[in-house]
Amino acid sequence: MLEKIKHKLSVKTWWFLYTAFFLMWLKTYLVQRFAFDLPIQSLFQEMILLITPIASVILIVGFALLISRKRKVWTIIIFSLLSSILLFSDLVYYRFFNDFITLPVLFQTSNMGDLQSSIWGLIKPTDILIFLDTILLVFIVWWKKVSSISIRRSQLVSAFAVAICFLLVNWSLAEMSRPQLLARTFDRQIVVKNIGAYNYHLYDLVLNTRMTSKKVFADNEDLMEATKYIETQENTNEIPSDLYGIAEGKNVILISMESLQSFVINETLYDQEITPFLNDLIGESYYFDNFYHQTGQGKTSDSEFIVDNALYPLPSGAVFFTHAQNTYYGTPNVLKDEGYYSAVFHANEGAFWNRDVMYDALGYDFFYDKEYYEVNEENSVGWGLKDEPFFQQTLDKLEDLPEPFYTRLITLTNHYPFEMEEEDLMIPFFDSGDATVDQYFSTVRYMDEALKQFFEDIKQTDLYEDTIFILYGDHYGISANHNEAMSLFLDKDITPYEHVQLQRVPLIIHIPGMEGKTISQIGGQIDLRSTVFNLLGVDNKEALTFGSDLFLPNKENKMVILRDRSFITEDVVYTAGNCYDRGTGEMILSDTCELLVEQAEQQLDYSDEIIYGDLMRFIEEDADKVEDELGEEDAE
Ligand code: GP9
Ligand code: MN
Repeated sequence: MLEKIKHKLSVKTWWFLYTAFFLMWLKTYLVQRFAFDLPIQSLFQEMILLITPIASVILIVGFALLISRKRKVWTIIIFSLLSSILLFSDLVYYRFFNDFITLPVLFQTSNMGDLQSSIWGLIKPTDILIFLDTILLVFIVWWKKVSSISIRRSQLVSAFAVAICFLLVNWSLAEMSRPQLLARTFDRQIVVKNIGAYNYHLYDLVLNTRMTSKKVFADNEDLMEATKYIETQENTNEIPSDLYGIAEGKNVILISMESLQSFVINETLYDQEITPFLNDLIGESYYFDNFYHQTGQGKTSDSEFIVDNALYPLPSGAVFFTHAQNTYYGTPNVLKDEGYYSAVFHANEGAFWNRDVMYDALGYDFFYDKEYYEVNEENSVGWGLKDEPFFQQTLDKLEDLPEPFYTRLITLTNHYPFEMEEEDLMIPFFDSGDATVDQYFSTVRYMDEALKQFFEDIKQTDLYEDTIFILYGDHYGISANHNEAMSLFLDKDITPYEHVQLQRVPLIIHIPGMEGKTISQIGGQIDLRSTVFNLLGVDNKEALTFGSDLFLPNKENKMVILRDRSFITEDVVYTAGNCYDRGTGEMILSDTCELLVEQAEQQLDYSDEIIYGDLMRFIEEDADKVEDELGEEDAE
């Protein structure tokens, strides 16, 4: 097709167009490859990065030709300048935040404040090279006396078709490299690495337009409707449990245990306990053995969202990414009024899962990300800093925090693909032949040991007695793709019913000085917020939340709803259109579940609407209005 275009255009014109295309492509590739610090790990990724700018540059040149009638040459030059400005801005922002700019952040001036003050320190003299293509094009126009371009519509259409082909190729390669890349959006660096900077901005624009339109049509009435629905739900008018206020004024340490599922608790592999420390800790804690994760595509970030907001994550995408600009009454925000300081500790990139932005929205005072840890080759494995040094380094920081504090420590070593170094191996690999399952037990065993160390160390400090510890599994570690190996380990078939049961994750609430017990009633991550508030004796009536205190007896209609729309009640398990007896796992008549299915869907839909419509912003507006009215009355 390009041949055809080439043929029918004058030599000077096509030479100019090809040069413009080539220079813009080269500039973009070089900036993406060498100016940013994108983690390129293979030849395949090198190749993807090489082709990412092709489609967008054809589109940029094509668009310049399309919109301009007489001054096509200069429009192309202006577009090349604009693309340089975009790359340059991305680069400056990246050097400061180690992240890529998003549309909402662009308008969030508070985020830019720090950047403005240090902007000159972020610019390097070599950055001028980003503008070299524009300078060269101006020179070519002058030298070759290129004055006009005449191009037919059909030729432009052909060029756009070529661009779309490249876009599709790029997209398929990106999907091969990172399945569900755009659906899940876990890390903007990974998105840029796979689709390029320009496409990333386009994608960000589409994502935000979609979200904004949903938000625009929401109003106060939606808030009232959601409030009314929540009032009919189980977590209102609760009588406080015996433990209400038992931990008043105490520090809270939540430990998010990466990929930990309940099936390893109190279980052995080759006669060795897989989680010896947790098994002991359970003996002196409240342990919930029918507690489910409720995460979706946002994995760890979804679990954080649920725990801090008592709302469900979204059916697709990570809410940490898609709705970080919403108004939230996150736990840290609520506890601030009670004099709490809040922080998250996690030795990964701050921008991963958009945490750097979302934690602000949730009201965290500080995020100790990778930058605050000493991470080197010796103390890292797989995804980064090993859990043992992570806990050691975190404890030093915890000791310096203002008290009382509300904190979350996020572990990392037990992350897929469960890599482990020989020296840390404390339990042999399983031998199913499925590497994921076989290695899982060894990283779980390592995490267990790291937790043991942490508890031993913190007991040596003054913090221990003044703190409650809440340990929970963030989501499954072994997906349904490994059912065969799992059925070997568990010695039973993994039916859809068993699959739901495998979504149980451990929840251990350790309150120093209290004996604890095992509680077997059903619960989910969405119940954690009410549970924490009740332990601390804090009431929060403002926010729209779901879930109920796990220390209270469940109401009869209690349901634990998973994000894939499966649910669990005390009597039944419902998944993939089928209803099962919870006790026996036998399939039963779907009539039994029919009404419940509707109820579960309704609850998820209300939660989604709260997020899509950003409904809690209206609570704020209402409160402001009341305050204004009171102010006016006072003035009178
Ligand atoms: C990344 C870590 C793991 O920072 O939390 O994320 P995951 O892939 O489990 O969601
Ligand atoms: Mn995780």
